[in-house]
Amino acid sequence: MEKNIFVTRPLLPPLKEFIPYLENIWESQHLTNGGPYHQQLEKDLADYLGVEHLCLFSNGTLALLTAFQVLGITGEVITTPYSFVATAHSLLWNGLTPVFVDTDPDTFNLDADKLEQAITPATTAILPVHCYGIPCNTRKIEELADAYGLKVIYDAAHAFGVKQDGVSVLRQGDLSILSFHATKVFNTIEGGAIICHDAKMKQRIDYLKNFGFVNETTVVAAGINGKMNELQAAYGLLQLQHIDKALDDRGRLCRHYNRLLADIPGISPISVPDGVTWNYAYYPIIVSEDFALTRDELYELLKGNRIMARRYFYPLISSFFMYKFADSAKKENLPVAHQLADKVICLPLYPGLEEEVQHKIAGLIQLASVSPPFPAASSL
Ligand code: T4K
Repeated sequence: MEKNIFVTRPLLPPLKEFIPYLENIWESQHLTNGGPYHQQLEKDLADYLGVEHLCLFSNGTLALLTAFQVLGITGEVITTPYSFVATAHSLLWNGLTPVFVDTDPDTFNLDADKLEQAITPATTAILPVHCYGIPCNTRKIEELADAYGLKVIYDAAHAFGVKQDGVSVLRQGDLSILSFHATKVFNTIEGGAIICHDAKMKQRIDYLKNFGFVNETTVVAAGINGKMNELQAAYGLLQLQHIDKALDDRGRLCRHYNRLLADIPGISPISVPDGVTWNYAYYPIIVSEDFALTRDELYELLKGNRIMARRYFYPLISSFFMYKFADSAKKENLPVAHQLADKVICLPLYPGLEEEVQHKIAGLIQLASVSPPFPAASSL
């Protein structure tokens, strides 16, 4: 039976390579709470990513929640509607008010040129997302943040290993958060991290992710349980040994898609800005009016052929009921984000995806472009 082709598959190192880690964990009986693999992974990831300090978490959402806690953010936070819903949920969980700003049509990120008009006396921070791993306009965002005294927390869930002019994008802003969910470029099954720039901040984040404990008898804050366990950390250390090859594979597969889809009218891949070392986290394409099908028709066509492409990010966060009543969530305030949410589809991309499957996907898109499988309404 033909199998489904998913939008992503986890980077899974050979099982036999994981066994020695498990044996060590069983031997030590140290399962969680800052064990040796946890400490090693924090150090090795910081080195690999080229950042000063990294605090591991049990998932990216808890890392986001904690980032706002540690900075003591209050009031309004400016963010993007074009992201995974956890981005804005982290604000609501902290009692903060999300203010949505429209999307840049080229990078799919928060449009830095529309940022200033959203700043009010209640604004205290900006939460941009490096969507699909493509960096935001960090220069403009941080200039405005400096001018208005705002904190910047980057949701870098997709941006593992991404660089701008040779420097990690994670070095920008006050804090950045990563997700190591199974569907991500680098995964610890579930997992995440906060990147910060000084040891004192790391210490405070470490307290907060462990209930606020400083030692056996002292609690300095109403912390949470955000700790990564030893199995996840060991799995992360093993992943690190395979990550460079996985990134190479992703790059090769993206370039292959680019070639296969190059001449299809109305289909265009995302463009990577100059100076960016991308991590090929997703392969989004824009399905424009020049294509024979709508994005949703293409989604159904692929699904009917067991290609489980995904409409990341549709619906927009601002369309969900807990957000949609805000002024900034109104459709007329977010025209580009709405267009993208209606036109973008992410094609399958993961290490191990066979080129022959890419040919099948491109073949279906090509065929639809010349002889659409759906009759036009006027011919019915
Ligand atoms: N900020 C941003 C910008 C994010 O994108 C995310 C997460 C977060 C914050 C929060 O970080 P975490 O708390 O998650 O660490 C997935 C992921 O669950 C989510 O982590 C991710 N973003 C989001 C973009 O995608 P779904 O609902 O699309 O996942 P799901 O289960 O439908 O998986 C997609 C496909 O992947 C499946 O059809 C098959 C394949 N898959 C999935 C899993 C879980 C596998 O092959 N194996 C697996 O174990 O949300």
